[in-house]
Amino acid sequence: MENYYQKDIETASREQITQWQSERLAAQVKRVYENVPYYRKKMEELGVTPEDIKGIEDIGKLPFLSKADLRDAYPYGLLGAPLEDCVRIQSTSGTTGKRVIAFYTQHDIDLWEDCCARAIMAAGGTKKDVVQVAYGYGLFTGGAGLHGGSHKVGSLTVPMSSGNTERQIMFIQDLQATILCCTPSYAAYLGESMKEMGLTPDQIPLKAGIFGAEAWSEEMRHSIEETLGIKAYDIYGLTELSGPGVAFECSEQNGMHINEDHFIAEVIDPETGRHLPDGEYGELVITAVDKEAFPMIRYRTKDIVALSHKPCSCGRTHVRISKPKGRTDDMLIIRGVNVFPSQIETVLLNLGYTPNYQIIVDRVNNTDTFEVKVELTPEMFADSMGAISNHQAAISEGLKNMLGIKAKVTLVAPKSIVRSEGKAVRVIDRRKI
Ligand code: DLL
Repeated sequence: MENYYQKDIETASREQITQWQSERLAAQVKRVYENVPYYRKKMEELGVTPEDIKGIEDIGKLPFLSKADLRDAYPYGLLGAPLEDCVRIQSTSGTTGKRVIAFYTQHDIDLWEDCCARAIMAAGGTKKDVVQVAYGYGLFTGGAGLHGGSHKVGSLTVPMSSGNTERQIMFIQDLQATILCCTPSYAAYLGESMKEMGLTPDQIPLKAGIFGAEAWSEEMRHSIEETLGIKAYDIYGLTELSGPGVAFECSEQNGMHINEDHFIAEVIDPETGRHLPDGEYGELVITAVDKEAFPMIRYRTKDIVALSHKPCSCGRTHVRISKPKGRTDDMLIIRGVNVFPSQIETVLLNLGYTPNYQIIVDRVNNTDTFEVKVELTPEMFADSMGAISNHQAAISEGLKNMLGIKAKVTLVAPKSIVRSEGKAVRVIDRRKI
């Protein structure tokens, strides 16, 4: 039986959802116009006033917000509530440029935690579960979000934060943790470590994992599910829009439901800004309709997804996004060909490798070089030279078929690629330096 946190909302009719979104959008635009000079100026530049926005059908009239706006307005320029009403900040894990600082009122925290509670219950969580939160705590939203959601569900919350892998495993065993929340790359690392300790999936008490914060392939999902003996659920979100919980996966594990009572999702062609129909991949644009302190209207996420309004067997009616393929700014253009790291991951896992790889791109004599470093599994490492060179040829072939371009494949010893406790860094693009 499907498990819901707020069943009436999660299974509301399309008419009801549209009504909520329309009313909330109109009110939010009015509030932001009146309180946020930065956004009012953007609206004025397009000649739009709050009276023009009667419902979601008018959303296309509004200006987009981008990361560049957040930088311009840093830190207080987009504040939508008096600072004295704010109770928290969180910040992006971004490694480039200025970090984004997001502000929250108590109301914002409540809504955010509700979204995370929905995700935990969709993964089968109840008050009887032990939820180990191994996302980073601190400025990153992963720890705080899932922690708050777990409290709302009433589960026993284990606030581990990321890292200290031995201690993570000890707590999973000693407290019989049933739900693990962390990045998929850290889940893979935990799985690898438990396997090395001789633990088989049936000796691991976990039943589900809620993994997100980075792109991960279906093949990576299967590999984690197998090693840990769990069902692995995807969760999506970003700091600008509260954090994890903008969208989450249900038992169908086929796309993530956007929490549409709080967020309006659009998918656009990133070049023209035109709306794309269901099923077509484009940039996800999100409007938060009831966030107070850090209101985001038509925020361009740079994440590449497709929408689906098809009915879902779980009973939830909220629109789904596909697993993000990557980000417009993650997509590598190598010798003119678009390459997403997740495509490389798919090839490697299908051939039986671990998700430990690195992509190194450079430019020599005006030509792009493209190298994929792949870790051998311990079994393969013991193979003869001949067998190893066959492995190399098979990967080259697989990559060529998937991407249409040739890569130099370098096989490296097991454990030689650094493991990630948070978001994995898989691409080294030396062309930018
Ligand atoms: O990563 C929030 C989060 C925490 C989501 C825990 C899920 C779980 P940021 O650090 O601001 O926030 O990074 C946001 O991470 O724009 C995506 O590019 C990427 N991302 C987040 N979730 C997924 C996912 C958090 N499930 C950026 N699949 C987003 C693919 C994801 N990419």
